[in-house]
Amino acid sequence: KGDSGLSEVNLMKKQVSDLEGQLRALQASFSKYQKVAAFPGGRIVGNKVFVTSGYEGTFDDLKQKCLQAGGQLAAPKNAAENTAVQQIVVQHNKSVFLGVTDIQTEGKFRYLNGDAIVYSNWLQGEPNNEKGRENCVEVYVNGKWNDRACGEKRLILCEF
Ligand code: 293
Ligand code: CA
Repeated sequence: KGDSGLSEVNLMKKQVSDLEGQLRALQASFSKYQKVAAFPGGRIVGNKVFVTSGYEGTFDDLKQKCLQAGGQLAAPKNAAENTAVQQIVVQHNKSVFLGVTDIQTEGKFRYLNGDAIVYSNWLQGEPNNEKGRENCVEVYVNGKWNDRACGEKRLILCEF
């Protein structure tokens, strides 16, 4: 071990700085492909991308199709994400089903992983479980949520 050439410390400094450059390039590339994935009509909020294919189906249909694509049904967790979902509903003039249900326990809405919801935007008077049959959640063009029968057909909206 001598001090010929780069010292071990200086070698590591160069390796770190090379990695920083590679990370910056990867971040730029990732950001570009997020935009590609969201075009046309998708929405990017932070690290989340909301995308619809235009398909309409029941909750089970939509859930399966999002999972098949490597995503999951959209589940907005704050007002900014809900606004992004609303914009897509407005664009298509069709309500979407969220990845939120009270199938497990009536009146207790959960994400598909079983966690209790941390955000909601219920229309006044909802959820009302009309006729005792409403365990899924749709989003109206005004961005408000309504519980609705899971067998109804709605626009697909996945998040990635
Ligand atoms: C009832 C009363 C309506 C309401 C509707 C929805 C159905 O018919 O005002 O819009 O239920 O909650 O999901
Ligand atoms: Ca309802």
